[in-house]
Amino acid sequence: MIIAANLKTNLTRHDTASYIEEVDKCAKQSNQEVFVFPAISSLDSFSAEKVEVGTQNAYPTVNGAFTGEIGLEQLEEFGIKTILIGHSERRHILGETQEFIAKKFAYFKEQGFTIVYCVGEPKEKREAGKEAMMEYISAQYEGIDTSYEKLIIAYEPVWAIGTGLTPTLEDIEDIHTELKQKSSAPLLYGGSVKVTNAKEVLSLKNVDGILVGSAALYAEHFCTMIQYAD
Ligand code: G2H
Repeated sequence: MIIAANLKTNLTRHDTASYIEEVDKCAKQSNQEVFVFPAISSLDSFSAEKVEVGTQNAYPTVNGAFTGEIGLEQLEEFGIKTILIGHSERRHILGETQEFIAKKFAYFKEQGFTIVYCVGEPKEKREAGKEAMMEYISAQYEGIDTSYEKLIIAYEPVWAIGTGLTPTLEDIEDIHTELKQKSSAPLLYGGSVKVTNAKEVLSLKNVDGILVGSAALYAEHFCTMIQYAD
């Protein structure tokens, strides 16, 4: 299983270092692959042995005039080789288009990064029925090499992110089965996963792991979810 924490714009540099140290201790006692995506300003050369630290974002460039962004040069300084691409907050709040996301994907694939690629539908598409929903999600696969060997996909329904709402377990299983037909890459579920539902979600067919946001902010809680996967 793959158990990943997206810390978003949370935790200071100091707190992130303690967090990763603590998560590394429990990750070493588990058989799971564990990823942590800290805030960009908290990236560092962590001494974690088991936790793979990734970046929540980067611009597809080595360096250059891209105000507010970071590039390969900054990631290499900390040995970062994993990136989150296509997260709904970047699509919807930061306005990243599928074309730009595909460009970013191609660049970091070329650099040999492990890519956690996020897809998911907003509420109105879910309510419009399965066909409309699948059409929307399919468009998020455009320009993406779904056979890339270092690809991990995360299905995160937008309406479930940070809201406490989740699809039913049957719905998660159903959509994961559909998405597995598009790519055999490991497929994570994300969106309001917490200690109280992680075990059930992890037990579903075609769920290869979880991507957790707010409920992962306490290392102890995230460690419990890692243990559930064992
Ligand atoms: C979705 C998820 C983590 P949360 O963004 O990627 O966040 O668990 O807070 O819904």
